[in-house]
Amino acid sequence: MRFRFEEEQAPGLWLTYGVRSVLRQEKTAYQELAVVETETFGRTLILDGAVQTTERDEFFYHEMITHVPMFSHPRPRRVLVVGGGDGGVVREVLKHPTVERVDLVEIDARVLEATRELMPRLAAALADPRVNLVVQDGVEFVAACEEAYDVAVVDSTDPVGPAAGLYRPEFYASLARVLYPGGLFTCQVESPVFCPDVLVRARGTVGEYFPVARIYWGPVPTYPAGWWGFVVGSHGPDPSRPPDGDRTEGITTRYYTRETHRAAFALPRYLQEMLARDGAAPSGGG
Ligand code: AG3
Repeated sequence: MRFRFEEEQAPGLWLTYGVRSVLRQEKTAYQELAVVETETFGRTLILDGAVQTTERDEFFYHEMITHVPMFSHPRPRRVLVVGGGDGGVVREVLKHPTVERVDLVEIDARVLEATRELMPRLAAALADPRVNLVVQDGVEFVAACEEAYDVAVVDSTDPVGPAAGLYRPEFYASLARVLYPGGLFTCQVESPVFCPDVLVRARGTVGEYFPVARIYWGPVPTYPAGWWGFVVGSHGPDPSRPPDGDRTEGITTRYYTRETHRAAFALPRYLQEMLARDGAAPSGGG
């Protein structure tokens, strides 16, 4: 017998996974959580029916959402991660030798527990002594935060359900406030194929609070259309400029290179046109 899980990636379009076993399925206080063993992508974390991360392809997403802002900052020491309870972003952040402290703010303690238990290779980084775990709504945490950070990575679910507040202007405004001068933040902004409007809107809003707001992309095989958008806001550094070669030495990655960093900012014509129509953000371009 073979079992299947399907995600409706866009209205009327499903991606179906062969499933060997269901390791966990529960309703948490915030969402429906499942961890399943898939035939093709290994263990897979699913929240409210949307695949969040799989053992096999997690590195595409975690490396691109993390290393673009981390390498754009000259010396990232203090880092904030909002969401990301599976630990993938924290693992990438800790590869940077300058990092002294990472605050990870996850709304749902059950995500931390499930990945610690069932996807331990991903969650291992959360046990590092430089990591401070906070179980709280990221919106509340950032609004009340009196700390400051060099880099913030918002690794959330899609802009519905518990993550909706992480896409509102007030949240970007508080993020801009908690970053040091010269600080940067990134956030996932969905599929440039199925919802380019999310990405265009995010670039516009981020541009209201940061002098530099840019869109970039990376492939993520298990996300809708296999191709994903990110927005980066910067108080100074140009996020599209890859680091010097000596910065990347000794940092082991599987997708990220100086070339994939540069290429991620090359946008297709239809996106350039949509962004231009939306009105040039202060940074212009994409
Ligand atoms: N956060 C972004 C998941 C978006 C997936 N969307 C979807 N499958 N429709 C991932 C968290 C990984 N740390």
